[in-house]
Parts: sequence; structure tokens; C-alpha cells
Amino acid sequence: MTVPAATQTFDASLDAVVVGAGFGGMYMMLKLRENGYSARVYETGDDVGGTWYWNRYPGCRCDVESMQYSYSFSDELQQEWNWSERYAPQPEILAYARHVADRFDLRRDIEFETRIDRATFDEATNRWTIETNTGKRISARYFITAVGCLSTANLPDFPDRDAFKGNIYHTGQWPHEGVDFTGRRVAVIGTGSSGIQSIPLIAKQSKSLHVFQRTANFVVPARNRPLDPEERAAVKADYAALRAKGRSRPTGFFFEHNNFSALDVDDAERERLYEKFWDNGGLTFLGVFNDLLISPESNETAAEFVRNKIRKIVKDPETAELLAPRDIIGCKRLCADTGYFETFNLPHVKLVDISKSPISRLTENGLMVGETEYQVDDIVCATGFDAMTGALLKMDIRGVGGRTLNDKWEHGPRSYLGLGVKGFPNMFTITGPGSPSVFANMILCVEQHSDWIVGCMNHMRDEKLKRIEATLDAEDAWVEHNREIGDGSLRSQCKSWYLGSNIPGKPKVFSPYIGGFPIYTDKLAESVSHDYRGFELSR
Ligand code: NA7
Repeated sequence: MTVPAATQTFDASLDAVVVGAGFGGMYMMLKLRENGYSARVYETGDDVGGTWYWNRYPGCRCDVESMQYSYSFSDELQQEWNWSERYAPQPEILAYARHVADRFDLRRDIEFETRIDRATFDEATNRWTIETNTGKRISARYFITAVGCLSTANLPDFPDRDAFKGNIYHTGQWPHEGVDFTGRRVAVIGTGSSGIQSIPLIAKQSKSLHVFQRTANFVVPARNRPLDPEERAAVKADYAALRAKGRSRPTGFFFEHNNFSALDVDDAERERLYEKFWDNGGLTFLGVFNDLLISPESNETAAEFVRNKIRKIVKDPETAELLAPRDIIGCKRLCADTGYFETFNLPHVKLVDISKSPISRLTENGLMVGETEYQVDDIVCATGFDAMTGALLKMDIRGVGGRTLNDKWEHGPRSYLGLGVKGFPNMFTITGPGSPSVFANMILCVEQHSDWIVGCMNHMRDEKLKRIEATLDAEDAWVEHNREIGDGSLRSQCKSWYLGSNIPGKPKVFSPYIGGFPIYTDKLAESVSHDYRGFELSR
């Protein structure tokens, strides 16, 4: 039975509800407050930080350089904060998030330990009713999600999971008190970024370590190092220009890159350039040539360069071959390591290839692969996330006519600009599927979306409008545009979480917008300058 909105009672009536107190939710809250809106952020955790709150596994750090993976909206903030390393470790990023929350007095508008379970659009009032796991009901004109792209842990449902008597951890839900693996027999399942970062450190503590690899991943050295004061000062003195340079690049962050093809140079020069970028470290390796993600032939030169590096580092040839990925470099997200491959030279570390024979079940004492039982005390699942859509679809979101977002996205996410969804008026999805998000500097992305959303809300307020909804035509065209440019990139050619292939049964749709940050910026601006083209606005 639907209770008419007019007769409902609410615990709060707000202009906007924001879901999630990670970097997106915090900045959105700040903008809403600055622009005079009543708003509240609801957050499941007991503190700010989002992904950096939950992912506390050993070795967890950002793969984007610290001086760029930080807010750009406040020069005072970026001048006063001192990153200690080239790639900030998780505790430092969390400390930064806390600092931002305190500095801008955000906590008073954040309700922690409160999960949004349901949001229902009421067509009579053009407002959302939002319900929490604590029993609260809030009415809001706008429902804004800032739930992150990699926030719903994928814990595989191994048969007989409960039979295992030891501990099972997921890297994305790591115990806050930490885990001591000293003297323990450990299994790590998964060799994506989280596995690659944690394996060397778990190996240091554990008595034995078995790494279960379904797909080998391309990994380049991070070359992490402390940042010295002069280096920081030089960036800070030039921060505005550096940020502008970042915004002008497809990834939203600036790094050295070349504007020619891998096939434009001879073998010796190609090798020299790969060596140079390898020595420099980090994901910028994919910037050596401009066609590595377009031309399979060019890509293969980079892939083979990395495979050869693996063969040189890993002493056992059989293990080296198993660790050397066969597919396209950069198709799955490239990983950056500190001592990952070297770890497999340690006598107590073993790689178990599960590409042909998966983990069939857990036992009381470990796990089974084929007929072999691996006895362990602890299992670490570095098995990733239900990426891009997982956190959105976990909520019961109901739009026009009571249609759920789950139903609307049955065959994959559909949105206009990754921000608005037809049938879900007054809902905005910060870094939603269909926006650059994971292909760009996430912090610039959340700033961009929040600025756009609040600009739109101001327009609606000025014009006394009550409802904004993406049109079906705009949504269809955007989905098609995403598909077309996705098809043109090698990134869509393998099984990855960009495509949803890591989650059994999930529709295989290439979700992030791959057109690049500057082009996307223009698209957002064009919509605004054409009276919010692609959206229907009404009283
Ligand atoms: P990823 O990159 O999704 O990696 C997860 C890993 O776990 C990957 O090697 C998967 O193999 C493996 N996996 C997933 N499910 C299973 C099962 N059922 N059995 C065995 N192995 C499995 O997640 P991360 O947390 O490492 O990184 C996510 C992003 O966070 C990363 O890209 C950075 O952007 C930060 P697969 O490759 O699917 O065969």
C-alpha cells in the first residue's frame, strides 16, 4: 500500500540527501552548504574516507600520485597539506580525509553508522523519501549518490565456505585493528591491485603463502619514494598550472607522455623508451606511446616488454611464465607494485594456477583445487568489487511508477552523462556509470560532478523548478556513444571489472566513459549552456 506523501511523517525534510562520506560525499556536502541548501550525508562507516576507510589491507596505497590525488578546490588546503610519499599509503589518505572533514566542519552534517536502504520518488511532490537501516525516514528534493565505484566487496561464494575453521578476510573489508600473519599459513586469492599490493607484505610475516591466481596481471614498478620538501614546494608553487594541465589530459592527471605510435620508432628506440618509463615507475607506463590502448600491434610490444621483465625477475621459469599475462596490457587496470614479482622468489611463497581448475570448495582446514587440498590458517580474498553499479544497486531505489533501478539496469547501466537516469528525477549519481570516474583522477571527477550538480540546483532554485529528469533520447544516445567509443578501445577487449565480467551473472557492459576528461567536461558544459540539454526541467 502506498501512503500518500502528504500524510507521511518524516524525521527530517531536506533539500538534499547525499549517500556516502568519501571524497565525493564530503565535497558535495560542502558545496550544498555553501550554496544555502539543507542537506545531510549518510554514511555506513563510523568515519569519513569511503574507499580509504574500508580498504586497510597491508600495502594499500593509491596508484595515482599524491600531489594529484587530492582536492583542488581550496588552495589553502593544498598548500597546507604535506604528502609524505609519491604514492600515499591508505592511513595517510584517510588522515587527509579526516583533516578535510574537520577543517571544513563537515561532520556536523554527516550521520555515521547509518546506511541508506531505500529511496522512493514521490511523483505527487517531486521529492524522494529516503529510509535508513536505523529506521529513519527523510524527505528530500534531491537524492545524490556518492557511493564510489569500487565499494561493494566481491566475496566469492565458494562451496562450503562456512566449513573453513580459519579466518577469511576481504581486502576491501579489512579489520580495523589489523591482522598479524606472523607464523601463519596464508592463502591469498586474487592477483589484482589489492593482491599485488598486499602479497609482498603478507609474505614478510607469514610462515607460508599460497597465491591463487586465476588471471595473471600486468604490473609495473610503482617506484614509490618519500617526497622531499623541495619537490613538494615546487609542485605547490605551480599547483594551479599543474591542475590545469591535469584537466587537459584524458585521465585528468598530468604525467609525461609521448604523442606518437609505438610503431613510429625502431626496436632500439622503443626499448629505450619502455626502459625509461619503467624506471620512472607507475601507471604512466601506458603513456610511452599514444596508441597502446588502440593498436593491438603496438600494445603487444609493451606487453612483451613487461613479460620479459617478469621473466628476468622471477627465478623459477615455470612460475615466471604463469605470472606473465597473455592478454592486452592496460585492458584490465594496470597495477603498480613494490616487490610483487620478487616475492615469488622466496622459498615459502608458492603460486597456484587456478585458471583451468578453480577453487572447488573450502574445507575445514583450507581449500581444494582439483584433488589437491591446500591447508592454511587464513584466507585473504583479494577478489575485488562489484564495481561501478554494485553500491547503487544494493539500495532499493524506486523512481517513477515505482520502477526500481535494478529493473531499469537489468541489462546494464543506462544514464545520461553518468549523472542522471530517465525515470529517476532529481537523482544525481556522482561518478556514476557513464562518466569518466575510474578512467580519470577520481578526486577531480567528484569535484566536477558536485560543482555541476550544485550549479544545476541553483538554476532550478532561481527558476522555481521542482523536477529534473534525463530524457530518454539523451540517455539512449549517451549509452550508444559510450558503447561506440568503448568498442574502439582495447580496454573493452578482455574480462575486467570495467565490463562487469568479474561478477557471475552481471550484464557485460563497459561502464566508465572512456572519451577522456576534457571531452566529458565539454559535454557537461554544453548541456548547461543549452539550457540543460538532455534533461527535462519542470515546475
Ligand atoms: P580486481 O582488480 O578486480 O582483482 C580481483 C582479483 O581476484 C583478480 O585477480 C580476479 O581474477 C580474482 N578473483 C575474483 N574472483 C575470483 C574467484 N572466484 N576465484 C579466484 N579468483 C578470483 O580487484 P582489486 O581489489 O585487486 O582491485 C580493484 C581496483 O581497486 C584496482 O583496479 C584499482 O583501481 C584499485 P580475474 O582477473 O577476474 O580472473
